[in-house]
Amino acid sequence: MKFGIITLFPEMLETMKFGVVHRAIQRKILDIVCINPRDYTDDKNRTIDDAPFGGGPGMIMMAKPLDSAICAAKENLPTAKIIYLSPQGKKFDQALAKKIATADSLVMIAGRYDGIDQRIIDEHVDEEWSLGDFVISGGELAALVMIDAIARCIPGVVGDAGSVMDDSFYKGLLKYPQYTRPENYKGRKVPKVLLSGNHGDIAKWRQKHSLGVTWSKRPDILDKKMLSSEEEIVLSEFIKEQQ
Ligand code: 9WO
Repeated sequence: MKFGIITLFPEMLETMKFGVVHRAIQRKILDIVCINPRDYTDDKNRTIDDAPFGGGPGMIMMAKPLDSAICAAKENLPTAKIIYLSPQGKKFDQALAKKIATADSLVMIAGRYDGIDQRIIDEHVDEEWSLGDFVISGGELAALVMIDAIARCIPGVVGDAGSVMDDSFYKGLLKYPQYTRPENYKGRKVPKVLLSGNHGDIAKWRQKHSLGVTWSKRPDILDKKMLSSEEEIVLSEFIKEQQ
């Protein structure tokens, strides 16, 4: 999958050169290309922002350099959807990451200052995406987070396929508690079943605690999710054990 990122700070995307994402880039499963609107200015100061019409504080990214940068990205990635990253967008989540991971390319616009000229949104943007209800200084950090989450959903990016399937949210539930050595840490013992070697019992324990943790920490997730009758039984067992 190819990502085109429209950004005034392409160096910020260099931080993708770690871990599984870096390996995926080296193995050519993934490619991240930055397009800098500053390279599409034609005045000697290379101006990319201007004051808002109507007055008020702040500066707005001008239409012309952004338009040229987006057109250049579209020429390279003709089938890509164009996404603007902003707090006004649709909430990004695991389901959206999984869906978009099947695309062959995606263009993300990382805005700066107090935003971009509305006509760029009207002309080019297919969707607006948000990480949540907060403001950050620009879209780059949001792009990094989303690229990482999307990349992990592409087959071959995460080494062990089982480790993606077992991720938090793979089945729409939170992760069960995990333990490693030692078996006893400051008097806190690893649950016996995990040391039993009985894979059926271990799978059942993990399922029960996935459901249980989700029930106690994020009941909103369960409200929206249909549970199978088996999951209902396992969860009611967990709840009974809590009392
Ligand atoms: C600034 C601002 C100040 C007061 C009230 C609302 C405000 N919104 C913004 C704003 O959107 N500034 C932007 C900075 C312009 C475009 C890029 N910026 C941005 C993207 N900030 N936060 C994001 C973002 C992106 C995705 N998910 C969460 C936040």
